[in-house]
Amino acid sequence: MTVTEHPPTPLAGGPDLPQERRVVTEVPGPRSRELHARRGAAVAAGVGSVLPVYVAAAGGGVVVDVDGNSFIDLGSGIGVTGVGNATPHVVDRVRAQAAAFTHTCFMVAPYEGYVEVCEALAQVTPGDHAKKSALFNSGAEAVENAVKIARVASGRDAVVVFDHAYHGRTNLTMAMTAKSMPYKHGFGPFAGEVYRAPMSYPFREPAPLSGAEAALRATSMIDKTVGADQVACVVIEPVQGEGGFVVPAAGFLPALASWCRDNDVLLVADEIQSGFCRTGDWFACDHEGVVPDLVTTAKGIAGGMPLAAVTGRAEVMDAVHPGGLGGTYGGNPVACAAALGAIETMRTLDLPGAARRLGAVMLSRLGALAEQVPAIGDVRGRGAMVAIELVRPGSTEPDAALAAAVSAACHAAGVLTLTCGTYGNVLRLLPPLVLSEALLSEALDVLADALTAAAGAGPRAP
Ligand code: PLZ
Repeated sequence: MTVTEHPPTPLAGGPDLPQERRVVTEVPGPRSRELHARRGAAVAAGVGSVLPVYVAAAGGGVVVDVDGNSFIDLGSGIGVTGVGNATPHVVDRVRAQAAAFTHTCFMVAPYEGYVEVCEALAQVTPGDHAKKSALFNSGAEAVENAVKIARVASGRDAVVVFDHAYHGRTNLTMAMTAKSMPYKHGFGPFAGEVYRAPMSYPFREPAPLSGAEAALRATSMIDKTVGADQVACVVIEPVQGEGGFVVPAAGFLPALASWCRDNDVLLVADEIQSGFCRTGDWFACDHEGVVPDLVTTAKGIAGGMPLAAVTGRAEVMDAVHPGGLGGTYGGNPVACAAALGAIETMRTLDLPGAARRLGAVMLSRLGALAEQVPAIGDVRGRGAMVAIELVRPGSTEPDAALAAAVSAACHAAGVLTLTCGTYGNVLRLLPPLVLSEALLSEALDVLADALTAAAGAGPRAP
């Protein structure tokens, strides 16, 4: 084994990094390619990377690689660094906490940071009822625990999820996730008592369907094929993430919430990707005043440190016997410190407002682009969670190859984009909420050029 004696001093990241797009080598550059070859011998092939440039520093709205290329970040590490990468409130608190103590295990000897994060969660999540939280490490773990809590609280087994849903990669959450390749393929058998209902997906309805009608389609299916009195919880992403940034028709979530209330079914909002200011409000549920019984959060909660939570009605959360919830690292003190710094940043910088501003720019620019590029079937999103769905012109037939080509062209030009969608044909934009409008505008120019070059301009199909 060879050991590097003196690892290179990391570049200082954070908002002081020059906020610019800069491509100085081919992408990936020579140092990244070297690291990639090394990785090939040591890292399991099942772990992928969207853009294999190896990161040296990141901050504000840019990611800088080991070859000196600076990418405008439209991915935020999949919706995590909404507050910006290595942002000062987070870094200062992480540094101080790491110097004080890094771990005791909250189940062994507790600490204030955990309690403070749960207090903050009670304040910022939807609804003004009494709430309690439990902290975990990853989104999937939060979803698993929400189901455990819902089952104990209701005394029922069935879990209802939706078409195009993504809830994680553990056994139960794979069962809850819709898409087979790459998430589930070959990894079964999956957990039982998970039922899938039709989602409201306006672009893909054969005929226009209101939110209330789409909710009735889902709840009547649940009534007939599962039985409402068997259902512990309905778990839904209020704006779907991996499944394609699907925004349900207005009225869908409120109608679903009212069916849940009428049938004593717990409503679990998976706000792991849509939460923490991303959609222009603190949570995506807030847009329609929907108050879920339980909310799962992760990603944006802690500025990049691994932390997740289940927050819910106090009486539901407290249904679980003492010792029934936990884990060695859940609510790690350094991650809690990061969350407190991240939440402080969201408040002081008014990040819901920032998300609305970025979202308005994206929607108007992409809407105009859709008039010129017939392959753009749909432009949709909420706040700074925006996507374009690419299709064969004149149809709704998904064009995944085009999404991949446009994304690759953006990467080569210094813009970090991501794709998503059950059909892989959705380009999604999830910028850090601290991205400047100037950089966003530059990134959108790059995207527009890449799209027009790859898809061709022409009159929009009727
Ligand atoms: N619920 C709504 O978006 C994570 C997954 C990327 P973890 N989404 C990104 C990948 O390919 O693994 C996610 C989500 C929603 C749950 C999760 C799971 O969160 O922290 O990745 O476990």
